[in-house]
Amino acid sequence: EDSPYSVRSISNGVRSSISDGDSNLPLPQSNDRSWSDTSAYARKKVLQFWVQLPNGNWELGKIVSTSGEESVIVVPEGKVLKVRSETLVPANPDILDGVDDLMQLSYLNEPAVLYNLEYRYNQDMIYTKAGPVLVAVNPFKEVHLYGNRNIEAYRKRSNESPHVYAIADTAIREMIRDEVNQSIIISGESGAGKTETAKIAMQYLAALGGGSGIEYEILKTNPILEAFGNAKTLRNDNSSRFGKLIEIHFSETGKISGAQIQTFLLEKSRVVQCTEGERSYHIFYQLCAGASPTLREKLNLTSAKQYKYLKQSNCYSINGVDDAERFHTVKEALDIVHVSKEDQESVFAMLAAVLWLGNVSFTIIDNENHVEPEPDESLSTVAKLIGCNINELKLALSKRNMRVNNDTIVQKLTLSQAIDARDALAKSIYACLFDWLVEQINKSLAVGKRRTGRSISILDIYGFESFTKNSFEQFCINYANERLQQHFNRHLFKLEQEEYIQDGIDWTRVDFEDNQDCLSLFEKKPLGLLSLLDEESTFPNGTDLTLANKLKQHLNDNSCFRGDRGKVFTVAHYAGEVTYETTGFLEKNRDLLHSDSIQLLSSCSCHLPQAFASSMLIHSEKPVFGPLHKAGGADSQRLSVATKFKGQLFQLMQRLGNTTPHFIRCIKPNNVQSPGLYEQGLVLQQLRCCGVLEVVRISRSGFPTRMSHHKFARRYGFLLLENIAAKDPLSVSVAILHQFNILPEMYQVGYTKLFFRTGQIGVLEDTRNRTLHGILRLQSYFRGHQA
Ligand code: AD9
Ligand code: MG
Repeated sequence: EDSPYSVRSISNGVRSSISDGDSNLPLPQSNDRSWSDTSAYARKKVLQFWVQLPNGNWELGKIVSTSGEESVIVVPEGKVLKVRSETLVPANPDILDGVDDLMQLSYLNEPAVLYNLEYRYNQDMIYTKAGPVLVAVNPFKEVHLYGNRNIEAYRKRSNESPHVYAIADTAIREMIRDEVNQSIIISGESGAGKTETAKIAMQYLAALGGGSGIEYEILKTNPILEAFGNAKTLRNDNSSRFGKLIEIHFSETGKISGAQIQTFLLEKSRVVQCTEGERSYHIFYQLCAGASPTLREKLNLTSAKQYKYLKQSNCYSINGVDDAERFHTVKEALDIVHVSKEDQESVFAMLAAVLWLGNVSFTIIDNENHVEPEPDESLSTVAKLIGCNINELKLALSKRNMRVNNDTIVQKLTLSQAIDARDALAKSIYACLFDWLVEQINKSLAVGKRRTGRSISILDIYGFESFTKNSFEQFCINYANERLQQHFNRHLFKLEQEEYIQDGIDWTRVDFEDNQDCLSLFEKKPLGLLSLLDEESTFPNGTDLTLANKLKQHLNDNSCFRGDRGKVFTVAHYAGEVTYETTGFLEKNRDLLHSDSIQLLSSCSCHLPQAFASSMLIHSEKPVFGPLHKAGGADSQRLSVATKFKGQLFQLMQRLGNTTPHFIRCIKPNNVQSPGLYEQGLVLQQLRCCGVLEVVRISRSGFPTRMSHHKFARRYGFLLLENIAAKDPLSVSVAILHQFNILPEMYQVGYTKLFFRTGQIGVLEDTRNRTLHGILRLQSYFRGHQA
């Protein structure tokens, strides 16, 4: 009953652990066993305890006296507190302060983990291992951990402290050794440091696999994608508004031969609409600030403040960022990935067209609120920039062709419809431009036909989001995170456990949170969130309220779902409950661009709008919105956003499923993007969400090191004093274990493998190295004598 993997539930329903590593001490547990006997700890020489203060923070304290169920504790600064003894949590001895793997902690409880990360963070040691997972705490300042000298140290393994470099190094080695593709999966909240971490990993791979020059191109994709896909938000001055998978290919000799980038779910609403204090995509401000006089004239460019799309959020600059300078960096990067000067100019023309579209205004022409665009500078500039006839542009923004039976009727647009049509056109142009750029980059990075080598993929994707108001974007993002979490769980826990069981190891089954129920809530057909959303999206009369009602009607029995009042519903995600509001769900999911607008683009004389139009037509092959929504042509047959995203995710999971994953969890220590500020509550909540605490518990309680009998016998057999070389690997292995006095509780013998607790194999490796070294010296000595 004193199993080292006792689990206790914590308030938000996410499981965490309090495990008392190496001893048989009773654990502080909430109900079944009240813990008031501090004498057991006294015998164990536990000197310090964690006390939770009313504000939720933990403080280190010493017991002064214990009477009954209460203890008197003195905390630093001499304050004395009276607390219930059962709430005290044992602290680790000072010697364990700041260990670089949480698995080394004797007492593995939440305050110990929090304290250890904080201790390291305060010394700029932002990386810590949690068993197989790397935890990275965002320093929000420059730390001297990067660059060539450090890369060299990790390559030579002369530096072994936890680092992204070490993860990247392991990935390369395992790719070569096991001939299996690798993936580095980075997750965390907005502003936690995912994108920076991904760049640091790329830097290492480029340094080790470089040589052909393609690595330089790969690194230059970062400033381009960040300019077009990142924006200042309230949480992060450089927030990625898309997910990214970059697959870096290596030749057989371990050199980089090319790369492929896949992006997910760009937030296009930001182009036309953005919250006070945030910005639209960086590139707009960079263009306005950095364009040369000639380019300005060609694009009829004015300052950012003159554009309505940029003006609405009342925020134009970012502290410490020079947009004009960044513009030059982007242009150089575009050169390097072989986007021609002409194409670059077309790209900038599309950006200017989007900005000018936002300035197009409408006048009401009759008493039914029908409108026409003002024939002003903005309208004519848009027409010029995309290369279309101004009258056709006017028509596309004020009328809609509808096919009813076999007749086409023309419907005039009201003010709000016209504004929607204008914004939809702007969003589509921008999203197509983004995809087009990624395509160009991919062409430039493409590996030749001979793709025999291996790859390492880096995934930088938005973490779990839970705000006061959650909409369609959060719905998709959190769905993606459920998928990734399952991948994480499956990999770390299930596979782990299955391996023990398969090999006949006595290992008490450990429960772990499986989120399959929540995933089924999303994916079940026909009665899952995604199917019901798509179904409602095909109904012309569907509204956000009918959607909410439909969800409630069909899903209320599901334990992960709760229908609330009005347009509100709640999903119990692995990381906690999130309440969504269906407002805008249908429109965002349909994401329709009217056929009139697509036709307008295809009629343009410039090649980019034409390319955009045809890409939209290609993507509309699979009809999802059936005949009910058939209003005018191609527009009614596009895949819904949710379905397309689900497809992308499945494909992503399939790809990742064929790789050996390496997980990095980024943690944001404060919400104000400041260095040196570590908020315990915030960190704890993230550690729970990403399963770090769970991982440590499971990895430590098990036997993380394993080796086949065969390999073990071959590797260490020569160290045996008596000669039993003729025997089978299992007997050799057992003999080695005996000779080296490995304690029985430190290993288990399975059918095919030996399983060891953390740290055990180290002794053997040391002896082996010393012995080998001796043999080599002897050999060279004898050779010297022979010669
Ligand atoms: V979002 O979900 O895209 O909004 P990320 O990608 O998790 O977010 P990002 O990598 O952009 O966060 O990091 C935010 C900021 O933290 C960066 O702009 C840096 O100023 C800061 N940061 C992150 N990691 C490091 C680091 N290793 N060293 C120094 C860092 N600063
Ligand atoms: Mg990012």
